Amino acid sequence: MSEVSLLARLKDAIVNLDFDGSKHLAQEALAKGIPPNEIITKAISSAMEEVGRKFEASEYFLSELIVAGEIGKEISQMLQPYMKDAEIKKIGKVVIGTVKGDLHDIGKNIFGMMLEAAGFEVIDLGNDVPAEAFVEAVKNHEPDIVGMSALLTVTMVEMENVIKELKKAGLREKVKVIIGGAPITEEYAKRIGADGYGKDAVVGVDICKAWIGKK
Ligand code: B12
Repeated sequence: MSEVSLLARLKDAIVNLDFDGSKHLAQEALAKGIPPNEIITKAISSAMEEVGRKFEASEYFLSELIVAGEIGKEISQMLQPYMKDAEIKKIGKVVIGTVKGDLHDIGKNIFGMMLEAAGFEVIDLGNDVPAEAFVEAVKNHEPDIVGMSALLTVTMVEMENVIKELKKAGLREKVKVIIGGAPITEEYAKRIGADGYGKDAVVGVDICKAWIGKK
């Protein structure tokens, strides 16, 4: 099977919530040497977009959203070992997390995996992370960059709150802040005083590399 049709079948399997089929096809893609980045962008991300459209059109409901999320997570985890290179010398440190009130972590996890693959040390605070936890992590780990993710319009406002809390703690000037997630825009990033916005994980990693002078 060609690379294109294998990834198209994987996308379909995810959209159709076929857990076993998705796992087999992802394994096949890895065995064929298709780079994990391509599996993410051409199959996982596009499948999730399709699932989101079905949810909006009331073709899918919350239960389907949950299953799609689980499949996306499972496959992302399968790809992780193929993205890490233990020998890479760390080029910088990034604290990442999904903001308070938001449980969507697939995109954040992908961003984290890609950062690690690019040689960054990543401290992942998980999802539903309150502003105080971001501040504590910056104090304790002294990262170069803080990366925040939000997938809900109601939680994206939390990002501004984190930036305010970093300012209050006198830490804002010590780190670069990058934000991302489906509802985020360049304009929003500027408005809340973030340093950057990554429309996807690949762009996000490129920005981080440029900030630490590695690109
Ligand atoms: C899977 C999913 C879920 C799963 C999440 C599982 C998980 N562990 O993450 C579950 C079932 C839990 C869920 C729950 C809900 N969801 Co939901 N969910 C989705 C869905 C289908 C896919 C999200 C996803 O994983 N996409 C794939 C990843 C790879 O994409 P991504 O996150 O955008 O990330 C990419 C980029 O944005 C970027 N990126 C992301 N973060 C960052 C950060 C940085 C720093 C950078 C640089 C880049 C970056 O890189 C990634 C890869 O390139 C979306 C639909 C959609 N189109 O997004 C809805 C969606 C986000 N959900 C939605 C809703 C409404 C909900 C619920 C409120 C539903 C409900 N009624 O309960 C709850 C809220 C729960 C909560 N408190 O968070 C809406 C949000 C609407 C809105 N405007 O706010 C969406 C858009 C669906 C829709 N069309 O209505 N959901």
